[in-house]
Order: sequence, then structure tokens, then C-alpha cells
Amino acid sequence: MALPLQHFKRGSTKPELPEDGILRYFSMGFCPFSHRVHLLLTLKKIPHHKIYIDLIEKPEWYKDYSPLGKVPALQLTHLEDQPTLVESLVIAEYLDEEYPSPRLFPTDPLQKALDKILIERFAPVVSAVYPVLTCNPNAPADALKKFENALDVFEQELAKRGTPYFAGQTIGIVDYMIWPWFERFPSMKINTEQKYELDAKRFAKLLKWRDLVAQDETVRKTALDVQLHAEFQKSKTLGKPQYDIAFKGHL
Ligand SMILES: N[C@@H](CCC(=O)N[C@@H](CS)C(=O)NCC(=O)O)C(=O)O
Repeated sequence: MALPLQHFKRGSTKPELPEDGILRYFSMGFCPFSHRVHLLLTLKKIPHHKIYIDLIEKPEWYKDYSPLGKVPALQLTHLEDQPTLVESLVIAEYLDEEYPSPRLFPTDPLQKALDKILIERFAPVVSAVYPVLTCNPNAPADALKKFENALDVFEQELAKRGTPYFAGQTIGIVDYMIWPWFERFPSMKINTEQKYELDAKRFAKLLKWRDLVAQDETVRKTALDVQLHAEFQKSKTLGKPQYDIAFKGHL
């Protein structure tokens, strides 16, 4: 059953979905954490219902699924109690174990642990860049400097691994888990006064990696245009996030 293409708001009635055992994926069209899950659902061709949530005016019923009101969330309707998972990385690991084709996390326990540590090290990149990316007029003056310092870790890691992808010769979990922000970074060229772009020398390996990942079929299928990201971020700064413009892309 297709739901109306909109982000559900406060006051909306809970969508009635059939009890068909198909996963229910709660998302917001521009959320990079949801994008992580979207990449796995798409790559692994996992059937799912999509339910979009307005994060400013959250529907009252959404806390039944996600106690903190965050997206992404994934309800496992094929299981008896129909539990709902939250946290993008937890959901990604669950999907990779339940739907192992193709396998994204390393099977070697040590490499898997190291990759999860590396993904966690992306958090300082996200928190430093967030005010700039979202055009917050009060973004700290050193935000971009902190962002670049945090990103150095990933440039160095690519040099250390000596492979085109973080996962090796083919794309893997680290690549997909950090990709959503690389799709969004170019919106800074549109939205910032200084038309910010990543330094071509300092981030040479990462920029090469970015061009390579951008060509991946799953990445292309889930991609939203940079203009659309920039437009959304501007609307968010104005206090009226235009969630539904995501549907101008192909979600
Ligand atoms: N650590 C969480 C972060 C999820 C998150 O912060 N999502 C944002 C949207 S991009 C959200 O739901 N914000 C609404 C809120 O915090 O109330 C994850 O990895 O899933």
C-alpha cells in the first residue's frame, strides 16, 4: 500500500499499513543518518514501507516507535512483538546480518571492530561541520577548522589502508556509513559566503574516493541533488524546513 508522499506531522493519524510482515522504515528525506539505512535497504533490495516524519512537528504517535523521536527507525513487523530498532549503525549491522547478500561488514572480528571505531570517529566531523552545513548564522568561527582537523583522520586512514575504498578494492561499510555527509558537503559551496570547498591538496585521497563512491549504483539510486540539499538547509535556517521538497528528487 502506498502512503501519501509527505512527512507526517503533529495531529496526523497513524498510517494504517497492512500486516504483511514487510519492514517499516521511518525516515526524513534529508536526514544523513536515515540515508545510511536507505543505502543498505537499496543495495540489498530489501522490501520495506517508507514512512516520513516531520522532525519539527513530530506526530504524537511516533514516540511509540522511536522513544527519543529520532529517525531512522526500523520496525521488524515479521517478528512476534514487532520491535523497532533505532540508531543508524545498529540498524545497518542488523540488516547486514539478516540480509547478508552482499556482506558489507568485515567477517574478521578485529577488522569489524576497527571499522566500527573508524565510523565512530566520523562523529567529530559531523558535529564540527553541522552549524556550517545547516547555515547556522551563529556557527563558531573555528567550525570549519575543526571540521578539517577531524577529516584529516580519514585522509590519513585512506593513505594507511592504501586502497581506493576504505573497505579495500570494493565498497564496504565504512564507505557507505560516511558517504551521506559527502553528498551534503558540496552544498557549502552554494550556501556559504566564502563558497567553501574541500582543499584539493589536503584532501586529495578523500576527493578521489568521493568521485569513485559517487559513481556507485546504490549511491546514485539514493542520491539527492546538491541544489536540493542547499535549498533544504536554507529553509531550515529560516525555521521552516521544507521536508517535502525531498520528493522532487527520487526517494
Ligand atoms: N545517532 C543517531 C542520530 C539520528 C539523528 O540525530 N537524527 C536526526 C535527524 S538527521 C533526528 O532525528 N533529529 C530529531 C531530534 O533529534 O529530535 C543515529 O545514528 O541514528
